[in-house]
Amino acid sequence: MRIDAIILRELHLPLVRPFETSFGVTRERRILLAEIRSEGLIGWGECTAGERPFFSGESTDSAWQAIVSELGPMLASEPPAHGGECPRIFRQVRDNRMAKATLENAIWDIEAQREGISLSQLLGGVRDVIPCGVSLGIESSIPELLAVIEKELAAGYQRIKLKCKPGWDVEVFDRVRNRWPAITLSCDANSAYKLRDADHLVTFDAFDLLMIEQPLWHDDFYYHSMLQKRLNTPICLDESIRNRRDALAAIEMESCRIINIKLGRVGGFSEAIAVHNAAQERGIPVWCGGMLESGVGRSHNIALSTLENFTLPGDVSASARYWREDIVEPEITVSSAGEIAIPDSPGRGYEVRTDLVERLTVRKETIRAFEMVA
Ligand code: OSB
Ligand code: MG
Repeated sequence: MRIDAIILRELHLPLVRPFETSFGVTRERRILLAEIRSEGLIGWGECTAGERPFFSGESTDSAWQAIVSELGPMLASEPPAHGGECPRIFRQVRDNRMAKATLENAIWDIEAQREGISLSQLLGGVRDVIPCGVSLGIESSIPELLAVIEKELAAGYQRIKLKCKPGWDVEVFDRVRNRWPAITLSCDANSAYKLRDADHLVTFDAFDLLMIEQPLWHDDFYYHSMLQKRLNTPICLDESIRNRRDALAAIEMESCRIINIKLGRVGGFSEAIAVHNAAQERGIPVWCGGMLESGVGRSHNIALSTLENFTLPGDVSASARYWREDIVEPEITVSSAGEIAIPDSPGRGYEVRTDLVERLTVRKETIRAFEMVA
């Protein structure tokens, strides 16, 4: 496909509610959007890097830099025929997976539109609805958290995930389980514990959690495998899984029994599909994680979640939980059964509200191909 323009924008979007994890509080997102124009079509990508390099080493600023100085010019200089060619085009740049995914996912969007099929169909999706869960941040008190859970259960969400850290764990689980003995409940530590906390982590087994997500170091497999031997509750890895090889290592070492797939964390659709397939072939279920995305990133997550092995409810939920006004039309909504219906129009299936995007933009740059040296 011919690349006519790559336009990178930074938008500021305040969250409806602050979101607190073991590594910090987010009140406003600084979101990077890539708009790629190709032969009359427009594809959109969203960078899932955080404002600060706390979830991974990438940040809004590092991704901006990588795209403007390296990845954007590479893509413009060597236009891909398919989204699946992006990893090869970007291969000389190490890491920077969230930056790479921003561009690769926009190319898949264009490819689906060119084929006249939905992004879900292009990826090989098999579902027309996906099951949804919510990820609930750390609150200032347990009663406040209970009120949030009550609201999300009433809205229909099928699984509640609680962010946890030392001091915000077993007492919280105990109060939640007492009130709702039968709901599907999980927790996510974002690497807040160490192996010396193993005796404490084993007490989580009492709360019938669906999984414990990333309890130990962000880059670890070995200590998670030692911990998993002591736990009845499945460990789910998020941060540790950067690609298919990581998934194979984690499965082989029994570091986890479930994998969270995030498009940005693994570098885009190609690698996300590879992780999905590797897990499926080995009987490991996956689900789609979230990174507080706007409607653009959310629409990519929705399409990915239609693949066959996404059997567990993901963290992909309604726009209104995050934004007063989302940048896509229609907004993403969740039914009272806790499901998102998959759009069947060509591409992502949610229009970008370009006027609103333009109004929210604080920085914009058009990227060109490398200058050809004669
Ligand atoms: O670990 O899943 C995570 C948000 C920011 C960084 C890391 C994580 C999260 C979430 C939020 O859990 C999921 C969402 O609702 O988008
Ligand atoms: Mg997580």
